[in-house]
Formats: sequence, structure tokens, C-alpha cells
Amino acid sequence: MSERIWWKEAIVYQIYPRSFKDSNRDGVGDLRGVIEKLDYIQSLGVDAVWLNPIYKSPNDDGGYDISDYYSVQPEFGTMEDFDELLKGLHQRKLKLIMDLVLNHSSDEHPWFQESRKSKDNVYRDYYFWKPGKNGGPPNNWPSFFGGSAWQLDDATGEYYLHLFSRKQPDLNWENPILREELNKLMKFWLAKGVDGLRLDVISAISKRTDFPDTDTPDFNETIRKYYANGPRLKEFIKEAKEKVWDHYDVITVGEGPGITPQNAKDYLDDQHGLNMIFHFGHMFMDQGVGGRFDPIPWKMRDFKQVFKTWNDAFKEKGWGSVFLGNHDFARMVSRWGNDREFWEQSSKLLCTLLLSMRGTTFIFQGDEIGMTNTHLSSVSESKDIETLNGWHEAQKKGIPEKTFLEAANYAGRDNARTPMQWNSGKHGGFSQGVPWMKVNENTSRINVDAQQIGSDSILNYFRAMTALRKAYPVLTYGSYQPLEETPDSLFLYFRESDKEKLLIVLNFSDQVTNLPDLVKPVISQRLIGNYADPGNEAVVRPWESIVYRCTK
Ligand code: ISL
Ligand code: CA
Repeated sequence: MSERIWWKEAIVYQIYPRSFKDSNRDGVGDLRGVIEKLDYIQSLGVDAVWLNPIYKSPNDDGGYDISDYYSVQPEFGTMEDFDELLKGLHQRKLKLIMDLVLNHSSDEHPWFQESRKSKDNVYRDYYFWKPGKNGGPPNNWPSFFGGSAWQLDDATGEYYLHLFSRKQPDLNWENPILREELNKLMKFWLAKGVDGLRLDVISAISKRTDFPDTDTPDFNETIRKYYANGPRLKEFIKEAKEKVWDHYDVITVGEGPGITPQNAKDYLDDQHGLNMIFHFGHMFMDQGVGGRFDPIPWKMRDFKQVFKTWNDAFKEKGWGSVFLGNHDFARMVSRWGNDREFWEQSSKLLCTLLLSMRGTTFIFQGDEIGMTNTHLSSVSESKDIETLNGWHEAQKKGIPEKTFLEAANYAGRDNARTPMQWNSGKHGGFSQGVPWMKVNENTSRINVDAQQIGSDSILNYFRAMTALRKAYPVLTYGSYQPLEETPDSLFLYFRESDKEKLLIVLNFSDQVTNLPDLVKPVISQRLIGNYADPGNEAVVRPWESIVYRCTK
């Protein structure tokens, strides 16, 4: 087997600090709350934490609008709290991957405050400014968060680019002085001993500076063709690696909306590029032409194909990440599983997929106990700018609130941001104050305390699966061989190395089905399953997941 590489073997636990644990009764999760839970995090059998942004921010977009890259958001705590958190993680042999947002800053960042003052301001070119065209914005690009991606600024009568919210002006990486500023802030955090960087929307940092109109109404197509994969993307990544990352013991994971299986390897290169990317093949499958709030049914056939396509892409070179949810998407058991009659089995099945696939596993806080989607009874309950702006756009198209709300309850980001459910007590043990966001009522039933003991709980199944992944390096480094000739809902794949061969069986359906004859002769030992009893080997029960050892 090739050399052992920590970030390929790592199981990463994603923490959205605002919703993880509140330590000072202000209803907002904070760094001391994470410190309180370090032993719990370690007990999961994970190796690293991906911490969503903790920097000073007006919080227009959940902290992805940074107004000071060198300081901690006061609500989250102090720099001393951060240093204590990093030390606590390292004492437990856990690594820290920080989330850095370098595609855009907050409009309250001093750079932008200066840049907007005048056309000849020394910070003007830290951002993209253009005169309007025919009385409107410079082109027809839509923002991820509804409306135009350009905002007219009265002070100079020009428009500035913001692919996301108006309060998130895009940084101009064409400007070498700006790039030097970004290198400096990366070095500041890396010098503290941070082990990894999750690079927000890294796929969009190189702009097509002629800003051509998009020729498609399909939003995800526009991302792919116009926002991502810009002409200097590879060059900018290579420069950051040579000027910064190569000088520290750090790994990089790029968030790559719009990156394709064909071009991913351009950006993944242990010498000149990123270590790994988040690709979104499966995450946009159920988004129609109108994007997130235009949901369409997804097909299991396509879901399986995404994993095959990306495994083929990284077969020889490059390395992927495996995730089924994060702070930007619905809860995995509600989206891909059955969070009603088969809530427990399907949560365990999805944990099995996450921990048996080829690629670095990322699990989002709460998915290890099967937390489910929340339910907004009105759009006004949403705390997410993408949903609130989405509703504003929907109203312009005359879409009734009921219809929009259905889409938001299915796909909206609020689903992932309800507070972590620690126990069945007040506010789920998240806070002794009034939480910034309503805790899911089902915390009475779904919470960490309720699952710590029961050996068949989702939490303890997750722990058993992380132990299995570590016991069998074939689950990290082995080949990925999906079985094609199976019913759509039956997802089977082998993981094989020169020493081991495992078969993973996942029944993504409410129905009983049969194990294909093809595999019966090779299976030898049932290593783990999500039903208490092994049942009849020839039959696969609803939402049943099994990992078999096979004869070589
Ligand atoms: O939500 C999405 C649109 O469907 C995702 O594509 C997401 O917005 C996109 O992948 C970028 O996400 C990242 O950057 C955003 C921030 O809102 C997200 O939370 C972050 O993960 C802007 O910083
Ligand atoms: Ca707090």
C-alpha cells in the first residue's frame, strides 16, 4: 500500500460554531462551547475538525462576510479562546481545519470602506468596479442569493461585483497587492499551528474580466461556465501554494462549486495545487434550472453515477471528499434517507456510506445522531439570507409563500443550522439562554445523551463505523468497484486492496430486496450491519446497510 497520508485517512467533523454549544447564555454558540465538548468530539473517533468561519463579521451570511480577518467574532469569544481550543484539539491528537473566505470580504471591511470612497482610491482595485450599461448593471450575472450580482454604489456611480450578497463584494485577485494581503492573513493563522484550510468558493476567485453575459437561465450552468474555473484559477492556487502553504505543515481543501470531473485534476496536485476539493455533483442533483428553491426529484441512478464519475476522476491522481450534508444543505437523513419510519436505519446507512467510500470523510455536526430537517411555518422564521432573498425573488415571480416554503423546508440552509441537540432538556442543552435559532422540537427524542448508552444507537453505530474505517485501510486506499447490475435502490460496491476485499451493501428503499446471486459466493464475514440481528443473508431489508468481508 502507498504511504499513509493523514489527510486522506482523516475523518473530519464539521462544526458550525454558532449552533454547536453556547457557554455564556447569550443563545449563540461559541468557542468555549466547543472547548466544553472536546471530549465528546474525540469520542466520535474522528481525526480533525473543520470549523466554519469564526472571524469578525456583521453576520450577513453566517460569518462568510468577514470584516476583520485577524480577529475573532466577539460573539464567539476571544483570540485566547481560539488558542485554547487549538491547544485542546492538539492535546487530543485532533487537527484543526479553518474555513477561510478569500473570494469576497464583508462590505464593512476597511478595504471596501476605502475602495468605495473614490475611483482613484488606493484600495479601489481590491474589488471589481464597473460603470453600468444601458442604465443597468454591467452584465446579466445573477447572484447566488437572488437578484443581480452587481450593486450600484452612489458615492462613485459605479457598480461593484458580488456573486453572493450585496454585503459580500468579490475580492479582485487580479490585483497582486490584494493577493499579498491574503497571503499575509493566511500566514497569520498558519503560524498559530492550524493544520488545514477549507477554502470557500475557491473555484470562483479568478474572474473572466471581460464579464460576458451568461447565455443560460440555468443557475448551476452559469456557475460552471462563468463563475468557476476562471482563466487564472490554476495560477492563483499555485502561487498561494508556493508563497504560503508550502511553508507550513498544512493541507488545503477547496470548495469547488462548478468544478467538473474533467477539470478537477487541474487544481489538485500535491506539488502545485490543492490537496482535495469538495465537489457538488450529488448536491445539485435535485436543483432545477432555478437553483436551490426550484427542487426536482433526484434519481438513485444519478446518485450512484456521481460517486462512480468522481472515483474514476481521482483513480490515478487527485483526492476527493465524501460528504452528504453540511451547513449549506438539508440534513442528510431527511434529504437522502427516510427520517420517519426508517429514521434510525437510514441514518446508520448514510453513516456507512460516508465511512466506506474512497475519499476523505466529512460529517456535519448532528448527523452522527441523525438530526433531521427543521420546519419553518413561515419564511419570516428563516435566519438565512439565501432563503430570505430567495423569497423576495419568488414574490417578484408571483410564487405563493406556501409553494416557496415547501422548497425552503426541503432544501433550505436553515435545516442544517438549528442548534446541536445535546439532551432532552430546555433548548436541547444547547443554551441556557434563548437560542439564536429555534431548536428542533424532536430534541426530546433525538439527542446525544439519549444515544450515549444504547449500543444500537446511531451515535454508537457511527463510533463503530469510524473504528471499522481505521481498522481497514482498504476503506481509505482500496479501489472502488460499484456493481452496475443491481436494482436502482440497491447500492453495492467493493473496496479492494492487495490484502483485503470488502463489500458494502446499502438498500436505499423502504422495500425488502434480494442480495444479487453474483456476490453470494464471495462474501465471508459480516463485519457490521445496521439491524440488530443479521437476518437472512440472501435478503436485504429496508434501509439495511451491511459491510461484508470477502474472500480474495
Ligand atoms: O448554497 C449554495 C447554492 O446552491 C452552495 O452552492 C453554496 O452557496 C456555494 O457552494 C458557496 O458556499 C460557500 O460560500 C457562500 C456561503 O454562503 C456558504 O455558506 C459557503 O459554504 C458565500 O461565502
Ligand atoms: Ca454564547
